[in-house]
Amino acid sequence: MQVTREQYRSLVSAALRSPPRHGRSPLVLYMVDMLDLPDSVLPDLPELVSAGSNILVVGNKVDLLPGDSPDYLKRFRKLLLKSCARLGILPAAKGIGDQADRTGRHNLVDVHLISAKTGYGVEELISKLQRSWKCNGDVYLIGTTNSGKSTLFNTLLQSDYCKSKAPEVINRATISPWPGTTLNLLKFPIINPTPDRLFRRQERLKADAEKTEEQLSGDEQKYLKCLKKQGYLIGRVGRTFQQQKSKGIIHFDPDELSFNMEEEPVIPSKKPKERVEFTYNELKDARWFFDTPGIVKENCVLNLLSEKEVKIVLPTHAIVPRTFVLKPGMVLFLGALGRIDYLQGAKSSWFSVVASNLLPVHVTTLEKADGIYQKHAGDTLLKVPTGGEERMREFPPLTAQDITLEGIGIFEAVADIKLSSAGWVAITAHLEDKLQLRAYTPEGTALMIRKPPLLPHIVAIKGKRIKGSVAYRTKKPSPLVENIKSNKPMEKKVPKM
Ligand SMILES: Nc1nc2c(ncn2[C@@H]2O[C@H](COP(=O)(O)OP(=O)(O)OP(=O)(O)O)[C@@H](O)[C@H]2O)c(=O)[nH]1
Ligand SMILES: [Mg+2]
Repeated sequence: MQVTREQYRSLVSAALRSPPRHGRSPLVLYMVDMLDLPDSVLPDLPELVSAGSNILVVGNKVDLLPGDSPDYLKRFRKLLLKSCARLGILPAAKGIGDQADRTGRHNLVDVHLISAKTGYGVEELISKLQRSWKCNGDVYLIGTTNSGKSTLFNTLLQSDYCKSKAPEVINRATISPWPGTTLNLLKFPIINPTPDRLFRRQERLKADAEKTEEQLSGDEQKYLKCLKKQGYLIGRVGRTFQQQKSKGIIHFDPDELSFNMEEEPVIPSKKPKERVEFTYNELKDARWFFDTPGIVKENCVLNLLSEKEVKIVLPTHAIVPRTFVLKPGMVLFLGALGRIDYLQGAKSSWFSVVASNLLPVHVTTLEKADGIYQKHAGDTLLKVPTGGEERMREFPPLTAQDITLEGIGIFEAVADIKLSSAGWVAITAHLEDKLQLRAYTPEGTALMIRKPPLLPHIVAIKGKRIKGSVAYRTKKPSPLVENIKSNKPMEKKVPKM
């Protein structure tokens, strides 16, 4: 569901500002796309959310970015905190379980890095939510379009965070919105994390972490293999309380009885009925987890693209950085959506492209660049936009911004030039080399200089220089899997956050 900015505002702020149910304001799970930082941090968030609300920030899609140093996730966290602080979303003096801050400012209770798609960091997020927020109130997942909210909703639906019957009931709810919600938001009931459940969950996590890949079921092994091809960081999300249907194993959950004395006990049967329903009593005191429609970002290049083009531009697989060494007088195109001219500098500099692997990079000279754009924007060489001359007639022209940078050495990028949401180019230059650059994006889309860069050591992730070319061979770092015992040394170490 896509809604306008105004519709979104009224929908979400109505929910977030309504009188608290159960005497508590909801927890806001605020999702930020790490590939689009800081544009994915909504400038109007503080107005949407009631003053004093608890906000837990989730930086998503970390699986797509290659680690450029052992502490890169720590750096991501810091940058995410900084972007939030700029909007006045500041770390809470108190913890997540405490009532809202009386001073009325927003309580940023924590920052988590996850991959909603591969499950990385999700078990840890659930543990945090269950230990701190418990079942104190509803939880709203909000953020920009494409940040991955629905993907996280679906991952949590297969986890220990929802009531054990929820996945079966919600499968139908995804087709028609959950009945009984006034906002038509998709939701599932949150499980009550009683001490017994927390204990059993910990035992399950410990047991899971002791398993090697070979000990997983055939299906799980296949799934993991597939994820390893797609992302750099992978996590397994399991379930402790699911109602087993097969093999006659019955996991009886005594806490199904203890949440509410009036609640009907759920006695799992070997032959579950076709239609699984929650009873009135099971839901009457339930706290809910809501997915919300995403807010459309202003000045975003994706707003100009067709669905087919968006599929090329939005990375779905682990990004393999592409580095080029450019002399002054050279030009780099990122599809026909971005262009960077290296106008002046004393020496060659390195341009590392972080963008969808499907979006082509073309390097040329200043003399040829205009001609190439005229001739090839809209066709296969630059790939996006598609549709040839006819499409380009209505597509906004590229507009330029002059940039001055000073190199800080050949091992560290000085800045990222972020070409709206199409990706960015990290610039690494010799110490004190003064660079004159001109960067272009389609008119009306955001071009920004990100300083410090998100991946300052990215220039190190490259293969050998290709003979007679300005390009280096690409190098794909190995994936890391958390919550699994591995024989291979590369998978043993999950980066510390
Ligand atoms: N690699 C990767 N892709 C992700 C991740 N999360 C979401 N995606 C992809 O990003 C795209 C958007 O995901 P959604 O879950 O639909 O995003 P959303 O926030 O619900 O978007 P709206 O409903 O439009 O607001 C999909 O193609 C997902 O597969 C992630 O953690 N890693
Ligand atoms: Mg969605």
